[in-house]
Amino acid sequence: KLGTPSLVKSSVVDSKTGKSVDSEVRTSSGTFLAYAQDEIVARIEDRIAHMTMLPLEHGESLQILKYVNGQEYKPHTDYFHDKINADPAHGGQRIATVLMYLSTPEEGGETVFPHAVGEPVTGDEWSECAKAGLAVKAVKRNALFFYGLKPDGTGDSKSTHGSCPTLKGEKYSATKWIHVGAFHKNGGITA
Ligand code: PD2
Ligand code: ZN
Repeated sequence: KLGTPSLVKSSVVDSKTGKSVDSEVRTSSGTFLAYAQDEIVARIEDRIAHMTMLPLEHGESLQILKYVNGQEYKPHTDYFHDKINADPAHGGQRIATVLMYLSTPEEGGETVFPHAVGEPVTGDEWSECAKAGLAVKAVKRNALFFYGLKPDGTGDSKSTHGSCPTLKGEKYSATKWIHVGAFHKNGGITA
């Protein structure tokens, strides 16, 4: 409800310029909330910091995403491939991601990790896209936490992940991208 009035077509970070650009890679709509926008958001942000053991101020503000009618986010990494966004003045690289599912789509919408180590999921209950690797179903009230960097601070390509097309129903999710250092201090950007 907080995100719906300001949803706009999602963008991605251009790896050459570091700027936000429109892309076929990401067809969802989304919006950033403000930090601690209300008491519930503040409590969620606090719980994320406790659960991940990563400081509150290392997180970007929460991003609300909506996927319908086959919309998806093709496999990507959450860590940056450009120098501008990985700037230490804005917290450096993204170290980890917490993804919260706010609704349960009827079909599709899984989060898939095509390069992760382990057996791909199988069976009729998964969409074709999810069968490309390890996958997690979008189920309201569940959350997913994963690291994008290796312990030496370099990007872990095995963290590559995507949102499979939402084939039936609506998927709403909330993303908390977390950086190595303080993000919103030092004039951190929020979009
Ligand atoms: O909404 C998702 O499932 C999803 C999948 C992959 C979100 C993100 N990435 C993201 O916000 O980075
Ligand atoms: Zn992602």
